[in-house]
Amino acid sequence: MNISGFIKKLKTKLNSDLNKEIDEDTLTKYDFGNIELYNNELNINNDLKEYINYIIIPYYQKNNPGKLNSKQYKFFKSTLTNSTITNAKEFQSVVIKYNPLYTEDDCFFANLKNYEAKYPEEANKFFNKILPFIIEQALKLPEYLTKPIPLLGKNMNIAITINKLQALSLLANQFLCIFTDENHEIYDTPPCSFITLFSPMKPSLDSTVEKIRTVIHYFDKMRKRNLEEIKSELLTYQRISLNKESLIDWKNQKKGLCSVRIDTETSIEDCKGMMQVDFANWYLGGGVLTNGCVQEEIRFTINPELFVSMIFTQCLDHLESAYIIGTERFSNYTGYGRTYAYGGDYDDNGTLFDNMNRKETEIVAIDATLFCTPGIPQYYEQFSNKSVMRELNKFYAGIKENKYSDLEKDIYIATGNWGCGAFNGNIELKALLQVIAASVVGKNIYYCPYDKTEFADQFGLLLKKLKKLHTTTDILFNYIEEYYSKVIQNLPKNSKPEVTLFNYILKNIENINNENNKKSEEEKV
Ligand code: AR6
Repeated sequence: MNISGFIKKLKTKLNSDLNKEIDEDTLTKYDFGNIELYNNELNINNDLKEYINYIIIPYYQKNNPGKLNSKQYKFFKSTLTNSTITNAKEFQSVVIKYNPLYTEDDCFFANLKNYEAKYPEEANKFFNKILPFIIEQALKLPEYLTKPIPLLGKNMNIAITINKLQALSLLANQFLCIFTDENHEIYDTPPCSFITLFSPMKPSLDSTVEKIRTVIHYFDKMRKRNLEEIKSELLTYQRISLNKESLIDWKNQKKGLCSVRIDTETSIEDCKGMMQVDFANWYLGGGVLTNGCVQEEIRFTINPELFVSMIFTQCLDHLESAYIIGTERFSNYTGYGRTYAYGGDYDDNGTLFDNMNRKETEIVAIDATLFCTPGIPQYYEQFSNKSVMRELNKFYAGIKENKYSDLEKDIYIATGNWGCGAFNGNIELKALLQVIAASVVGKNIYYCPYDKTEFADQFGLLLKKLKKLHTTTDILFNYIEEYYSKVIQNLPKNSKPEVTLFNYILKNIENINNENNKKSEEEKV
């Protein structure tokens, strides 16, 4: 059943349960609550059980998802355990036995072959010691997870909590390409099989080989751990969907500006005890299983338990975000983009556990809008009311109060140039929108400018002035509207604005300041 069929069936069920007509908005409001899988049981409202149980993976029967497809499972098992795999070519031959879409062609698994050629010693250890562990853990899935995982689907407010052993097994299935990209086609979840990471899109990049190396380090580290201990640690994967009626009237919010700390030395992943923003794609993970290697992809690679979200999180809509609470960081890295490289082990013992025994690492995936590159006239449309509202609502979906979060209410949000790299957002606009949203929800911003240090100085200067004048969020919102109507909309065709948003605000603040000074001088006289 595809998602529209699923929603239709769900609606019919809710209609009959509540004995009244249900429209899309009511459905949006429906909170499916917490679904806990870590005891191998689904603790959810019984009425909804059959409607939620729909996602998952070849282990379960499609027409009866509560039941294990034991025939298929046996086939994976015999294929993987009856073969010796000592190199990438042999790995390829085994995978194509259960995945006939792939062939013996050299282009398949070429990145894994490059890994083998570049790091022969590591590859030797991988094939002899780590891969057998991956296979063993993948095949344990039916034992670890006796019920299929529900879809974190559109319009749902839903959270599932699994243990780290279940996550390990799920990730092992992704790695072995047992999970195909079929879910993507049926449920509109991100493609989650590692086949695309192993088999390069042109060009074949060193950074992709380094991503494989980084994930292998995760499995190597897990291999040496006590499995019972791993089982006691939990992870929450959550989807947040805003209800249209509860959206904020941004224009009329009169909130003082939140505290903004700018730290040019720190990256988001190093901001402990804070909510950490993932500059996400609407398909979680973005290009992590292909050639992508920017903020989101790097975060997934160094915290590999994030990959698991790709199995069951449907494409995000405008009013939605996703939380992943409890992932552990396993690796360091160097470089960025095409220069990305595995940087050795990262010891995450310093991160404590919360009261649910999850690592205190709360990552929130928020996908900004993808805009045209600067120079193309449509680039400036991001200043329009429609775009501004979309970004404010989207960021709000990520940072509003969350009952599954264990962080303090007035917490800092570790963020930065959200939407301003691959997605071409205007850095001045995006920084102010994040400040407005955080101020309205009563949280603070910990801004990591990363490579944009010059911008950081200007941002600090502007904030200082705004704070000195006790500027409130409505005034800031108003400046953005004015900038669009007075500067952007009056731009001659194909030209750039002469004044940036920050300078426009600074100029106007000066004017207001001068007028105020003049008034008080006059009053004195
Ligand atoms: N900490 C703080 N800032 C960072 C970090 C970091 N670790 N890494 C990068 N930046 P980008 P987007 C800064 O392009 O524009 C992915 O493919 C750096 O200045 O990753 O929202 C997703 O899957 C960088 O230029 O985010 C989406 O498809 C800027 O943050 C798409 O990219 C933006 O990082 C999202 O693109």
